[in-house]
Amino acid sequence: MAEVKKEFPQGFLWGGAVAANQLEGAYQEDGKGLSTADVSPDGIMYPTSEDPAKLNLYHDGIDFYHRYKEDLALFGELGFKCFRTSIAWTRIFPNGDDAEPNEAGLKFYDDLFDEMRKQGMEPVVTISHYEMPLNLVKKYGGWRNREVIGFYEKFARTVLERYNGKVKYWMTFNEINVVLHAPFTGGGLVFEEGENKLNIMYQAAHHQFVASALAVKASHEINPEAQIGCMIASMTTYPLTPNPDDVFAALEQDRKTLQFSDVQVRGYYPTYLKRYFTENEIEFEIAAGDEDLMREHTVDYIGFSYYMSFIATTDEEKLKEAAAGNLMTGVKNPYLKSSEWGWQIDPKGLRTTLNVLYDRYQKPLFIVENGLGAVDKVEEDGSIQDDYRIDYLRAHIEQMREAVADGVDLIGYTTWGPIDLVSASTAELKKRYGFVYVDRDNEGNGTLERTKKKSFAWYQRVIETNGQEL
Ligand code: BGP
Repeated sequence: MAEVKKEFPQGFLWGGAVAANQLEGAYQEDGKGLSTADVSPDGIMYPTSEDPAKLNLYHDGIDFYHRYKEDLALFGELGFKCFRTSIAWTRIFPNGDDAEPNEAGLKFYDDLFDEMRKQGMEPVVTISHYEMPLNLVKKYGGWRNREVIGFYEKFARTVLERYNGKVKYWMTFNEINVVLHAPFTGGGLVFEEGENKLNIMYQAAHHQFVASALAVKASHEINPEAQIGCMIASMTTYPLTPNPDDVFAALEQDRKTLQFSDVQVRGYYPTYLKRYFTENEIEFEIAAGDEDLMREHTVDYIGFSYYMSFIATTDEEKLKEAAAGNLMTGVKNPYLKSSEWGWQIDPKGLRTTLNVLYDRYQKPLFIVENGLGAVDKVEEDGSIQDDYRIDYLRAHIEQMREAVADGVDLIGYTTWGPIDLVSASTAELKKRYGFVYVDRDNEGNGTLERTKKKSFAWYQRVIETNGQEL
């Protein structure tokens, strides 16, 4: 058998990914307004804690707002080719509906992107990652309201114009499919008793699709060289058994995710979704011109997160044996081990996901999140021996290499949380992803000092050898 070359393309974008609300802190500094994350001390699940005094770790994050130079220097040392972060909407438009943007907020990201470039990193920017101005929720009802499209468009245009020339890679919404699983985080949605939640979630999703198309339009007008993508939380699903019912259940579960990329990549609602709307009596407003906009302004690439795979079955008994996940729980896979948070570790599932997405769309793919959230132990000598993290990442990168050899056009890989930060699903600091340890715990104690873990040197070598040495 002839040998297949297994290597990453030249210029492959190795790096790390974070989100403003999970690490910046400084939640009320320099004119920043309150965001949905600022009132979610329990993470993406809402309604949240009844106790108004409950510690919200997002407020201080890991103080990246003041320490970003030191942190980017560490990423520079790691050899990052790119760094993914998001722009806190509330630093730019504190209330979301302000007439003018906040110059101090704009200036912060100018400095941040300049510093990234200085360290040799291409900024990869998510326009909206799991947060929106709280005012837009209170006054307008979040994304259920069509007016929010205009506010988002203004925000997107402002940053696309301001950072034109500094930022080449954009994404419109982080994990846009999250609106169906965590509607407050994904769409700023709060429901009244008796409301038809599904209708409202799909209305909000529709507004986001239109807003995303408008951002793509703006980006293409402002800089045709820039690349703007969608971003989905991939949830590749296997059937529990070869029973055709399970097989079809898996296909349907996959479509719950892929419907979002289908719309953003192809530009229209897929037929299977129309059937789902009819059968579930889902009705929402599509204004004149929306469908043309969506069709004309499709994304340039597909960004996605990958942490685990899922199982579908129609067997009621099996459905009770749940395994955890960040957005949903599912049936346990007997072939896989789980993380300490119950997420099922499945490196080969990443190869499957890459192939499925590439077969479906034939567009460049970008893995913008992947990693292992774990409890790290600081040894007496101060070192952190995170071999489990190295094992997780190695196994996933091996599968990426296989997928590239399969012919998948993969442009980059950013591990989630290259420096420890506040988690999204459970809002805690003890769930760590980083190559860099941050001294801060779930109670908010610690010096915030940064320490390199064992995985730091390992990932540095991976990047240095363009993924050949794992
Ligand atoms: C994704 C989010 C991230 C992130 C990650 C890890 O769904 O886009 O914001 O946090 O999951 O999840 P967690 O932080 O809950 O471990």
